Amino acid sequence: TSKKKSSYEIVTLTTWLLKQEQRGDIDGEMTIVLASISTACKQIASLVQRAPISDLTGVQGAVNVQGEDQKKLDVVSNEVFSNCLKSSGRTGVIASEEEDVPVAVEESYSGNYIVVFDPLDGSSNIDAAVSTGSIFGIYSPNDECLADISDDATLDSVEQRCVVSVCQPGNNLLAAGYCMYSSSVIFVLTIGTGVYVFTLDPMYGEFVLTQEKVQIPKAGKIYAFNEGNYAMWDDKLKKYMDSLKEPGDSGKPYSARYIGSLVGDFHRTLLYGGIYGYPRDKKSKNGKLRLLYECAPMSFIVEQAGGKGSDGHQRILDIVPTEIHQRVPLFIGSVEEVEKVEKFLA
Ligand code: P6P
Repeated sequence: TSKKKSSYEIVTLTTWLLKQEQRGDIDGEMTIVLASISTACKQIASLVQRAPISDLTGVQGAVNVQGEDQKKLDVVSNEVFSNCLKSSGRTGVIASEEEDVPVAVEESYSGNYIVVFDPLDGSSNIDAAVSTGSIFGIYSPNDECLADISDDATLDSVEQRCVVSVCQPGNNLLAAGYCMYSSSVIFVLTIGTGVYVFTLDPMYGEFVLTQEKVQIPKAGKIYAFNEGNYAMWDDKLKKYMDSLKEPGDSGKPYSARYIGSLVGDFHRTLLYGGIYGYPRDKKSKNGKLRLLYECAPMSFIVEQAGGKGSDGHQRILDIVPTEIHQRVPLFIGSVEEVEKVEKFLA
């Protein structure tokens, strides 16, 4: 007798994770790490949406390792993310955009995944209630490189051990995702079997599956670059940017859309097609975005959706980080659009 499919079948993130565990696509420890990340995102969503009410807008009055003014919510979101990961008991090392160095987690007792994250990307948009997001990537512990380091217990060797275990190429990512805090709270996740989209139902505080196996359009006439930097770009890039403004055969030039929040610009690109770019320029030789917890996770997601993530010449996922907060130029989105800019930059 066939099981009657209920017409109102809701798949929550929790049940979806348990199904993937049952299928053997993730293990029980990863299931718990991802569940703890989704809990952190729900807490951050609530903080972001009530920021003006709870006096969480504005600056903290400190500067982070990037030399950027830390917003109050940057600090709070980092604490929320770190605490959720630590209390999961399944993370060995965590590396945050907001922390100078990676943190070895003592609380771990079963499983020691490595989690890299930007707890609140685009936080300069917070005070104007424009979309922001959290970005994360998960690696397995890099045992061979841990073995390379002598077993002396001095602090700097432990710290060095953490840095080496975290600095892995995006090709090693086991899972990556982001949570976008916008008109809806959207949790996007890949565990290497395609891209899945969940929408937070505020009625009962669960992420509900709303899109499966998302495929990014092969092309799209939307570009997201900060053209305020045009004068500092190299000539090849200027020629590319100028070419987007010619009507061409279709008679229509590209449209510019720039939110100033990677997660918002990326999510629109993933669903509508097009390209997001943060190139190098005369002022920032390696661009602005960080390889480990921004470019690599987003590139894993876009490739799982049939798109492309490049530094202008090579796959982002092939780049081996040499330090935690390393920056790289990023061109990410529809295959045809990324290949077009790569041709101009060749
Ligand atoms: P700019 C936010 O600070 C961020 O890291 C990304 O989210 C965003 O796309 C970019 O920087 C915006 O930078 O220089 O255009 O303001």
